[in-house]
Amino acid sequence: MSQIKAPVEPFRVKTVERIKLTDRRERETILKQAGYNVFNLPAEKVFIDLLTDSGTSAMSDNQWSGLLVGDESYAGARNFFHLESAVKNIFCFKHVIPTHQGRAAERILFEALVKKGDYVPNNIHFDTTRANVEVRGARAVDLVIDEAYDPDSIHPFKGNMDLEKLKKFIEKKSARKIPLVMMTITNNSGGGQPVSVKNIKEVSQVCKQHKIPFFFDACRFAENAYFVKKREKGYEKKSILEIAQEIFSYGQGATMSAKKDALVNIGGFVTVDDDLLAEKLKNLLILSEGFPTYGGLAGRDLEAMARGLEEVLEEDYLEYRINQVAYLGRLLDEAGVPIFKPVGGHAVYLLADRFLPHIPRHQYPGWALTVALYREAGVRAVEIGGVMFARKDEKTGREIFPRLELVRLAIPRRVYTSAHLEYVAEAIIDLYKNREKVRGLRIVRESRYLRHFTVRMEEV
Ligand code: P71
Repeated sequence: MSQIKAPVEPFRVKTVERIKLTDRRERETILKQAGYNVFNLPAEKVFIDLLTDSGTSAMSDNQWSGLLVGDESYAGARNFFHLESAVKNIFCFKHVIPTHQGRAAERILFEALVKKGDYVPNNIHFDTTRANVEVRGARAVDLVIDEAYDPDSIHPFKGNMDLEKLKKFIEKKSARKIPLVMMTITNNSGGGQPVSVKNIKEVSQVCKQHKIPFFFDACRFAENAYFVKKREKGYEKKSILEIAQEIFSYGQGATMSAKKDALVNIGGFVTVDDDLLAEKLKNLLILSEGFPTYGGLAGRDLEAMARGLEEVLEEDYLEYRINQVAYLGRLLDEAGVPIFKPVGGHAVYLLADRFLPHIPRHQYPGWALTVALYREAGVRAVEIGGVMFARKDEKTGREIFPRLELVRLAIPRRVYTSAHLEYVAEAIIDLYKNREKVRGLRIVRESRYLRHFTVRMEEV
């Protein structure tokens, strides 16, 4: 269908998991039962699942074999020491504290550092990070560069923080009210866009001047480092490990959801330099997650994480990974399908308002596109738009919509082949040709918080 070349997978397949394409009539019934919400679909009824890249990776034979050498001792399991050295090798902070996933790392970090009335700047906070800041009575503030919100700007580092905005913000609120600055690499909520080392260094200098600790939300750090190697001057010849080490040398710690770039199905950690902070974090960890050498995980999970962190630094893997996502983006772009540019590290984002211009925002074009994509092709994507992020005007109850109306096609790591992605592209291109048939939706039932998970809809 296209002259564009697919990247060659640097692995071969040893175990397969069957997936099955249902017929359109069955999907129609399933959609009705699901209240036109793809979060309610049984996963076995999905053919290609692009809901998220989190916890959906395929582990390698090396990782699977690591499970068998899991040491299930309560304290001091050998796999903890392996994980500790794998994390220290990359992040170079003194303390490594495992958690069951990313948001648990965020919760203990913010519980230790953030209090009521504080502010936490970030390029763009991911939802769980924002929620864990705000539950402390503090404000999560997004200070990304303006280009981040322009789907047509091809800035190479659209995840960068705006230094002027940061300086002004610190001046206005005073450093005393800012217990830490965070940087999300890559910037998930802004389209999986990378941050340059230059920007990270400059942000760290501003933080240092004001004695504000600087932390990373590091779950896609290897993908970020690969973009740096390809796009930032002076990094062409550096290894991914060297680039990652330099990035983390500018901060005082990081939280990580290992469900992304550590290539595992569950896990996370927080890593910091400060002894006193580490002690606080460990005490908070013991309250709800577990003893500091396992943090709510089994010994075997720690081993899989350690091995995943070693594998993700391999450049042939990253080249394939980034190119696979770009490949899907190019197939769509060349067929004229409106997408967010440039393509990010872990996902392609469709511009739903341009895709379905006949559906007004209050009939949720992004959501309608996820419904249509499942109905026509058995593909599951996720809306990142009006249903997920609209705020209600307190007086009128009217919805205030976010700037972008997106549908994210997140690519699980090492799971789907290029043929799968070609199937997805073809389905979307077909849908685009018949876009006027797609109908908008109205909400039948919704909850007050995070309504996208449970909302029920009907077609108008
Ligand atoms: C993603 C997710 C997973 C997700 C989480 C909540 C709702 C829907 C989907 C998770 C992230 C992330 C960043 C930058 C922290 C977390 C939380 N992303 N930071 O994109 O992207 O990690 O899920 O392990 O708790 O689908 P956790």
